[in-house]
Amino acid sequence: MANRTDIDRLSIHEDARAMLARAREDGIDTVWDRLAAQQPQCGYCAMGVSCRNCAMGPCRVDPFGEGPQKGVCGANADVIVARNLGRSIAAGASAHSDHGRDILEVFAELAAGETSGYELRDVEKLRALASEWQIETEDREPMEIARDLAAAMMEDFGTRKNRLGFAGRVPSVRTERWAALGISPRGIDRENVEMLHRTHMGVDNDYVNTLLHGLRTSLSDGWGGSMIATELSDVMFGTPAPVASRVNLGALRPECVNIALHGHNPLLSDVIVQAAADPELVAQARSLGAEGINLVGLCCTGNELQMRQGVPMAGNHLMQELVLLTGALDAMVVDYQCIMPSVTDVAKCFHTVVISTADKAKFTGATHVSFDPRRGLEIGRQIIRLGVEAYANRNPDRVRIPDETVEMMAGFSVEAILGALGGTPEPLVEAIKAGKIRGAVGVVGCNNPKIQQDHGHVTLTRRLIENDVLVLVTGCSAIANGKAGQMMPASADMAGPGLSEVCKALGIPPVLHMGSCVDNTRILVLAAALANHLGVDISQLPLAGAAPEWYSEKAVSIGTYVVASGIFTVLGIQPAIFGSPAVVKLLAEDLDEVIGARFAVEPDPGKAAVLILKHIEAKREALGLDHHETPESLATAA
Ligand code: BF8
Ligand code: SF4
Repeated sequence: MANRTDIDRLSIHEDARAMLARAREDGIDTVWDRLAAQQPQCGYCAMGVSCRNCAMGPCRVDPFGEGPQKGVCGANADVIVARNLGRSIAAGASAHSDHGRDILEVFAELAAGETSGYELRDVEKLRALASEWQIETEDREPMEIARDLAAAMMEDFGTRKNRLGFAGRVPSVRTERWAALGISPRGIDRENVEMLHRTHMGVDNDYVNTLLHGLRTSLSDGWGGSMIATELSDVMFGTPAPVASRVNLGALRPECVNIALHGHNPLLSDVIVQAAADPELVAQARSLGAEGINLVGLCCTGNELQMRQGVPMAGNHLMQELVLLTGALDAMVVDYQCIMPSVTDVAKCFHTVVISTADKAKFTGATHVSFDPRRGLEIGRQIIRLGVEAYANRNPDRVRIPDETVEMMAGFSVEAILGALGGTPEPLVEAIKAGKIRGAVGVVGCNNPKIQQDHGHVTLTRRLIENDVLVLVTGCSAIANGKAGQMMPASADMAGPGLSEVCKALGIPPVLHMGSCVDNTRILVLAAALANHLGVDISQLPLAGAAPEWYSEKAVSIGTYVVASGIFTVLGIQPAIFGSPAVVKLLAEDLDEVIGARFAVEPDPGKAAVLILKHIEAKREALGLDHHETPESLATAA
C-alpha cells in the first residue's frame, strides 16, 4: 500500500495525490520515481562547471578549488558557466521562436489560400499589426494584407533588417540602453546561431561578453519569436476575451470519449476542436456507447485552447503522466515541448493511444499523424477518430477520476484587460498611484519534481494578492493557481482590501490568466504600455517576475528577456551557475546597474514574496508614490 504522507509531500493537490497512490499500487513509474533514482545528481553539472563542448573534454572545474580549475582548453569556471547558460538561453529561445515560425508559415499559407481549417478570425488585429509593421492597409483585402505581413515577419528571423518588427513597442529609454550595451536584437535566428558560434571552443572567452549576448538572444525571443507566435495566433484563432472554464483531472468525463491535447502549438489543436464537433464523429462515439467527445487541455496547448475557447484543463506539467493513470483518457494528442518521453510508457499500461503530430517531435511507441495545414480539418477528424476507436478498448473497471473540477476564468489578453479598463491603462495607473494596487507581478513557468507540485505558485501568488499586488499568470502557473481557486471574480475576497475593491469594481479575478508561455509577451506588451503611458522606463515600474517552479530552457530564456526588459525576477529553483561566483554576481547584482533589473534566487515562496514586495515598495518610492515597509514576518505568515 502506498504511503500517503510521502505522497502528500509530492503535490499540494488531491487529484495528483490520488493518481500517485494508484501509480504506486500498480507499480507504474512517474517523474518523481525517476528523480529519486537519479540521486545523487551530479554536483558539477548542478553548479554549471562541467563542459562537453568539444572532444578534448569532457571537462569539469572543481568549485571548491582543490581539483582542476581549468578545462583542457583553458576555460575557467566563469567561461564554462557562461557558455552553458548561453546555450540554455539559445535552446529556450529557439524553441519559442521555432514555434513562432511554425505559426507564421501556416499564416503565410493561409494568406496564400492554401490551408484547410484556418481563417483570419481577428481582422481588426491583423490591420493593427500591419500598420505597426508599416504595411499599407487602406482599401486592401485582409488576405492581401496578411500576405505582406507574413513576408515582413519572415524577415525578422533573418539578418537583413537588423531590427525586430516589434521594436517600436519598447519604450525608447530601454531601446537606448540596449543599443548602448550592444544588445539590440537584430534577427531571431541570427542571435541564436551566434550564441552557438560564440560558445564553440575558442570563440567568446569573456564571460561578461557571452552573457550580454545571452540577453540579446533572449530578447530576440521575447520581442521576436514568441511575440510573433502570440500575435499571429490571435489573428488566426481569435484574440482571447474573458471566458469561464474548469480545471483538474475532474475535467475528464467517464461517460465520454476523452481526448487530451498536450504541448504548445495551437495550430493543430484548434482544428481538432472544430473536428470534435463533427456530427459523424459524435455519432460514431455514441454508437460505441459514449455520450459524446470531451476535449481537455494539458500544459500550454491547453492554455491556448482554454484562453480562446474555454476548453477545460486537465492539468499542468507534472499532471501529464497522472492524467493517463485515470484510465479514462482514450487519446493523448501531442505536438511539441514539455512532453515527457515517458508518456508512451505510461499509456501502454492502459488503453490510451498517444498520437504525435509534429514531424520534428516523434515519440517511439506513439501513432504518428503528420500535421499538414493544407489538410488541417481532415487530419483533425482522423485524430478524433483514433480517439473514438480507442474508447472501444477502455476498461470501465480501471477508470478512476479523482475529483470535482474547480472553476477558473481565462482569456485576459492585453486587449481584454484594456477593454475591462475602458480602453486605456489610465484606471490601472490610477489604482497603482492611489496605492490600492501596489504593483503587478508575473508569476509564470513550470512544475519541477524537485519541489512539491504547485506549492511555489500558489503560496507566492496568495501572499502577493493578500498584499494588494495584481498577479498575472501564464503557463503551468496559471493552471496551478486555477486549481487553487484563485482565478474567479469571487477570488477577490482572497485579496487585500485595495486589490479586492478594484477587482470587484471591474468584475475580474485578482489573478489574471494571460495565456501560454509564449504569451509572456502579453506581459511585456502590458508593461511597455504602462511605461509608455507614464513616460518612464519599464524598470521604473513597480513590477516583478517570478518562476517559482521552473524546469525548462524556455523558462531560462523567458527569465532572461524579462530581466533584460527591466523587470526584477525571482527564481524558485537554483540555475546551474553557482560554480562561478563572478557569473552569480553579474546576474544577481551588477546587471541592475547596466540594465535596471536583476535576478534573485529564493526557493521559499514566502521569502520570495517578501523580496518582491520590498522591490515593489522601493520602485513606488522612487516614483514618488506612497510606500511602506514590508515586514520580514510576512515570509512565514499563515
Ligand atoms: O511553455 S510552463 S512546463 S508547459 S515550459 Fe512547459 Fe514550463 Fe509548463 Fe508551457 Ni512553459
Ligand atoms: Fe573541455 Fe574546453 Fe572542450 Fe569544454 S571546450 S570540453 S572545457 S576542452
